[in-house]
Amino acid sequence: MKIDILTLFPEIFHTIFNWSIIGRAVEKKLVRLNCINIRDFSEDKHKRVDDYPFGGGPGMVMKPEPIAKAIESVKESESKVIYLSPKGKVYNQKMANKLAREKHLILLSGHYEGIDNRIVEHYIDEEISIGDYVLTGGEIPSLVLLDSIIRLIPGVLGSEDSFIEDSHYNGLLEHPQYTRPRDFNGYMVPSVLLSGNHKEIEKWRLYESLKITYLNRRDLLKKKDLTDEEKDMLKEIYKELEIK
Ligand code: 4HQ
Repeated sequence: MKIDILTLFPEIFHTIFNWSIIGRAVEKKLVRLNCINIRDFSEDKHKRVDDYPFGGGPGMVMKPEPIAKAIESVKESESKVIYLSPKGKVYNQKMANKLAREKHLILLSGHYEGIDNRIVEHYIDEEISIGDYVLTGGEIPSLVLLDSIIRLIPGVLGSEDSFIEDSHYNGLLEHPQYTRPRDFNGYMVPSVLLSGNHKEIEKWRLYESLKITYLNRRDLLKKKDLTDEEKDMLKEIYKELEIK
């Protein structure tokens, strides 16, 4: 997998490309990361990359020519070009899983009031938002995609199954985790986890997953096909929480 990031602020990315799990994935050649400075493609004598919006209004718009040239400088036949913007489809784990199978991603980080819409219409394959809030630029959204995709590449995470049990992998939020000490300032680790009874531990984990998903993300529960065991557990959870 290769990922190119097109941005006006390439400096931001260099530390992150060498950082922790991402850095190790690069060293192991599981992913190739590259940053392109859109300003390098400005043919303006002042290296301008933005201009006033046609029709008036506040702020500036990124000019189309430098972006088009930046895309063309890295685009290959199998590249997928993604523009990060609050107008895009809202990103989720399913989209991450799909993008992790691509050969080449080009992530375009915009600034100012956005980019000339002719780029969106003619150069972009997918417009993606990382959530319903407004940021100052598309750099952090690009990094959110990059991070969530790289960890899915086989060989990147230590044990192959460490993402299988993650929150969102099976449509439920993850059960709580505990480590030593058993007694932390009088707060105890749930005793079932110390019992050595693996069947009971699995049951407890599923119950806790269902409970936290019910409390924080009812939308996820509605989407999921529940097994009979899960439905029974949910009834217990309603009782525990005193909901009829
Ligand atoms: N921005 N998800 C405006 C975002 C954003 C988001 C990026 C701010 C693009 C022009 N991007 N620029 N939310 O708020 O992706």
